[in-house]
Amino acid sequence: MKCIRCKQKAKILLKRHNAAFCDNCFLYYYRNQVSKNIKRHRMFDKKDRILVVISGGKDSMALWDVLIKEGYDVVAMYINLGIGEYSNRSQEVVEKFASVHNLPLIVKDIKKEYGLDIYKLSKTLKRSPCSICGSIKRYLFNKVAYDGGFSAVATGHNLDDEAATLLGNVLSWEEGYLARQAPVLPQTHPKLIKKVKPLYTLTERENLYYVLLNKIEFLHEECPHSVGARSILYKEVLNRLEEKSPGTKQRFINSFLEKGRKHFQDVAEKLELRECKTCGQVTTTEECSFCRFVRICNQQEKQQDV
Ligand code: Q46
Ligand code: ZN
Repeated sequence: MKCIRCKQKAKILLKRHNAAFCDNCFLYYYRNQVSKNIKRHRMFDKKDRILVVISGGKDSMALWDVLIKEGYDVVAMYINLGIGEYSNRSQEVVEKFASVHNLPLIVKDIKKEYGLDIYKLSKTLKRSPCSICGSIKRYLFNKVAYDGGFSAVATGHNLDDEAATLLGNVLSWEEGYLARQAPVLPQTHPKLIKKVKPLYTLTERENLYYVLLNKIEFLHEECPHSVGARSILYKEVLNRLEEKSPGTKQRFINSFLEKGRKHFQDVAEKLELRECKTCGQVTTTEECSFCRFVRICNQQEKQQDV
């Protein structure tokens, strides 16, 4: 198997592109994909300040590294979500990378800073830890970006994530989510910062190969709450399809973006946005869920003190 670019011995085969690369040419391909995605969807340019959300996993670590190497002005943000040892270990990985490479990093700790506890909230509100966690993360991504004057928030969502999310949303025709599934969510309110996914055409395997080639440390374990998640089942199903018919995931995403998504736009436009009475961030209700969570945790704390 020969590299399609330099004809040296290839190290990785990408069936969906009908291409094989040696290590150097793979890195060229990878960086080229990222920079094409950023330009094609006008995600940001070299004048913008970007907030990159880092979990410590391979995808976000790859994103952080590649954006720096491509010369973008990035600041990383890590959120400690209080998920036991998993959170502590991931924070260590992220802090080490920032300190070794002398990179700016914002660390938010939801327990220390806001008194939030996703387990208590999950019990009180009878919602899964993931749904609480997801609301908290979305809120902080936007708030930190808005307060810090950033132009965009970048996340490490990859092709496998995007295809699995799309499959889940299509299976139950989640119109609102379908309207918002895109590599770029533009600014629809002065206080809502643009969200971008520069790795949406790259697979988990390619991100893993990128971090291994660059000797980037990352947290190998997944969040304990991802075990048994439906998204993992969707990924398995899509992997089987991809095995039989390479390119399925990419076609699924691309054809949705080209032909499907536009049919859901009126759902997105119908959402009435307002500002939270407590914090002023954008929400669809009187008070945003983050402020409600803080209130609930503070009340529980006070009751325990009495
Ligand atoms: S939502 Fe759920 Fe993730 Fe939060 S609790 Fe873990 S698995 S980290 S992407
Ligand atoms: Zn609020």
